[in-house]
Amino acid sequence: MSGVKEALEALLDFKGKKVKDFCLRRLERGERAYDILQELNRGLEEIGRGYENKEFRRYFDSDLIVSGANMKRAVELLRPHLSGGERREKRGKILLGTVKGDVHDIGKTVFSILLQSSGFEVVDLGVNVDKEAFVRGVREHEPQLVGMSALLTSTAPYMEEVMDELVKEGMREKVRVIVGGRAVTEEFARKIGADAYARDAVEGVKKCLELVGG
Ligand code: B12
Repeated sequence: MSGVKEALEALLDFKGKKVKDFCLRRLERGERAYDILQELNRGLEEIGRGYENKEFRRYFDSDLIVSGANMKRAVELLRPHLSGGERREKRGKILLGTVKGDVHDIGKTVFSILLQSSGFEVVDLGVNVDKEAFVRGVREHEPQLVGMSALLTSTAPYMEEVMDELVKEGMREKVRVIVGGRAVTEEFARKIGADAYARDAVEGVKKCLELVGG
């Protein structure tokens, strides 16, 4: 069975057993946890495309829900293999959140795990985070970095409102901002005045290290 086909079968199994087997089999073969997630991610891409296709709709809301839940199971199962142990050397603190109107959190969770394994302290505000909560978070936790995630084209523009709020509250100079998630592009990040953009979690960690001078 081809990789994507197998990933699709695992993601669409509503009992969640196949996704567990999918991960364990690959771990036993010595595959890296992040590569396993990337393989499942290609399955999610396929489901997303089939969901979007208006002429021949192959996947529906229920498929998004089941595949999302299974991807979360995979992230949890692979978490110990992603983290690579605690580092003593602290790199800095980052405040993370998925912006208002958006409840997608799987990618943000993967990013958060990789950040922690690279020595960052992560304060995760969760999903559907409004600008006031981002500002409160900066005031309370005094992070060096703020990370925003958006998967919907309708919610990405809210990132600009958060940027404006940070300026309004006199906090923009205190933090560096990184944005990501499928609805965000490099060009968009530049337009809203973010300090960095990353396409995926691995690149995101690299950019965060650069931003804190590591
Ligand atoms: C699973 C899923 C859901 C689940 C989410 C479960 C959860 N807890 O997250 C549920 C069922 C809830 C859902 C709901 C909806 N969804 Co949805 N969903 C998906 C799906 C299939 C996968 C997303 C995912 O988790 N990918 C896996 C992770 C690992 O990838 P990722 O998020 O891209 O993250 C990576 C990078 O982007 C990056 N990253 C992410 N965040 C950040 C942040 C920073 C700072 C950095 C540096 C990097 C970074 O790192 C990650 C790892 O490398 C996508 C299709 C797709 N292929 O993306 C649609 C998709 C995002 N959903 C879509 C839609 C339309 C919806 C709904 C509106 C559907 C509906 N009719 O209700 C609702 C919206 C709900 C809301 N208000 O948010 C559309 C969006 C289209 C658009 N143009 O806006 C997509 C693209 C599907 C499609 N092709 O049509 N969805």
